[in-house]
Amino acid sequence: MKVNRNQIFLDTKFPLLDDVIEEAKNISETVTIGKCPFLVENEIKSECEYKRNKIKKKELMFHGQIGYRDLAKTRRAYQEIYETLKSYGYYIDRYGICLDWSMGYPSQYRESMPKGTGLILKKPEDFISLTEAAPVAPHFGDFMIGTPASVENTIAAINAGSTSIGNIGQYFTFRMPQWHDDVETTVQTIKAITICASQPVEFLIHSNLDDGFAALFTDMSCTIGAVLLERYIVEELLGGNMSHCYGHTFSEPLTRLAFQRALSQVIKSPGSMIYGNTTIYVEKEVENYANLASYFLVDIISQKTQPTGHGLNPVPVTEAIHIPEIHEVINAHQFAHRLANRADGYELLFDFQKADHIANKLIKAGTEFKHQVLTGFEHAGIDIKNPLELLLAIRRLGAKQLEELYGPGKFDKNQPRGRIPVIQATPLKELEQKSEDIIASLGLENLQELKKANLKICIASTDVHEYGKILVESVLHKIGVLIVDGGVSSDPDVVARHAKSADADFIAISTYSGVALKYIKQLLDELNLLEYRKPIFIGGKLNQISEESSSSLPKDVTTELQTLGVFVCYRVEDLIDKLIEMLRSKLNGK
Ligand code: B12
Repeated sequence: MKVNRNQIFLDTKFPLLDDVIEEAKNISETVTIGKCPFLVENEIKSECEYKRNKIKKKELMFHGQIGYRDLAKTRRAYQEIYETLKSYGYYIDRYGICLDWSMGYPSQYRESMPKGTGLILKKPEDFISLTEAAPVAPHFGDFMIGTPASVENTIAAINAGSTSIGNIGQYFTFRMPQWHDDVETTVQTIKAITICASQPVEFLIHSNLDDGFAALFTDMSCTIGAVLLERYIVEELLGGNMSHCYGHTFSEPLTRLAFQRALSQVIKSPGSMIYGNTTIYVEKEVENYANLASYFLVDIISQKTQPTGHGLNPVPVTEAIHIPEIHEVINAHQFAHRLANRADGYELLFDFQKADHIANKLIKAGTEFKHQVLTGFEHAGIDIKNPLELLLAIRRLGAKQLEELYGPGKFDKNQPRGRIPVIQATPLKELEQKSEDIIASLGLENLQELKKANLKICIASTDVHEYGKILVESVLHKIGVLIVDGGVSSDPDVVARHAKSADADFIAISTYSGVALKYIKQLLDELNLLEYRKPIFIGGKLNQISEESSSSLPKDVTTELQTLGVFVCYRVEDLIDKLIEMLRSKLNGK
């Protein structure tokens, strides 16, 4: 299969690249890097300079993630985590500030748009009031570059002293609900990159690979390819410095280590952070200390043996249960520092030769992937010297098609992407295993009953979290249910139309972004408009910050969802049990 320009761009109208760049350069002349306590107390011009010093001194960097809906609480976290760790004789170098996804809309639209669970900074002074709370590097990683609000958010963050801003990974995969203009998002993204690249200091333009395609590739070498492509666009075409983050989904110790070693050879600037392996966390706090130690030790050793300036991120043990409280972030860091102090000597137990063997394969195949994407695009008629076209083409094709078309693995039609992965990535493999386990647990009688029923399901996710959807699809596909893809980050009206036009027997929604109730209400309205009513199942993280209550914490909305007649599922098996129950009562004429 080949693609051509018309298929990807249809009748897309691009503005002139030179005009976009010129406008961004003019803006950048009006922007100054604020003197936040981190830069002042460390007597440095940028976080990149700080990271390079740390690499030279072979000191580990520590990264904490904060961002509560409430600014006052986030400021308290900024201060308290720093002060408390200092009082224990430990330190924290940087904070990843977790903005709410509504911050990705231009400010004039924010009020009326759906909101998630993160931090909302209403005005530029709010950015400053946060970064001035302690001498810790402010990293604005999400809902900044890569969104329709890229330029205004980037300016506010620079004025507040941030010299590390993201997130290119997010540009590729994240769609703001009810925002349809991806050309404008791309223009904003390029302007923001140019503003950062025009600063008089070494400025880090961050990309969280797991927010991007790493979470969705079946071949880990494609993620190294993504690093190379992002470097090509941001560094060669736009003159900036890329800084990469990875970690959420890297759950095998050997490939986690190998990835770091491969990355260290293909990057020029220090990395932003190595994120904690959040996907292995369970709902039992104590067990998560083992999970934390299992990846954190690998990360400590990787930084000690081949330092890249990445901040290490010990994820609090409550992460899978709720947004971690301030003291829970402190606990995780305390644990991590102690582990780092105890890690001496462990490097003798690691097989670096084995890791480097994998790292070399990742680099070779990743380079091939980058090359194949660029030559493939050129043949398709895409201008690969124009970042506007390149970014948009990558975004519109998405991880699955890019891997199918240009992946470095050998062809094999039995593989999920039609290719044998050079180095298998873990997330999709683990989901497939989970799906097999669920099938194995179903009784034969149930399986046969479901297969005979010829059911059709329309399934969608409300946001970038796609694993719940993939898992449900995989299980239902195996039991003969026909899948109608309602899309990822799909708006309620789109799902309703898809379901109706395919005449689906039921609708399934996977949601994680704290919008469950609002989303379902809108979906029901849309279905009513279409005079189409079918059972709705929902699973994932079913919470929301109430618009009426003064609490800034999300609350569980299961009961409200049930009151609306929606079937709440904690496991895929809940949906299957309900389907069987529905089939049987239909048979019995109830
Ligand atoms: C993986 C993950 C990510 C990945 C997603 C990768 C991808 N492409 O899918 C990445 C790194 C991209 C990500 C990003 C973000 N994430 Co996230 N992420 C997670 C994480 C670790 C796991 C969720 C998951 O996919 N689990 C795998 C599924 C298969 O398992 P499960 O969740 O247990 O689901 C079971 C059932 O619920 C059921 N199920 C699920 N859906 C459905 C649907 C139906 C119909 C049925 C029947 C069953 C079902 O299936 C499973 C079987 O048992 C959770 C924390 C956690 N441990 O839960 C946070 C979490 C969901 N993320 C969160 C947040 C805030 C974000 C960000 C907004 C952070 C930010 N500011 O950047 C961003 C999203 C924006 C962006 N960057 O674009 C929050 C949500 C907060 C909330 N609602 O209270 C969580 C809870 C972390 C936290 N505690 O703060 N994330």
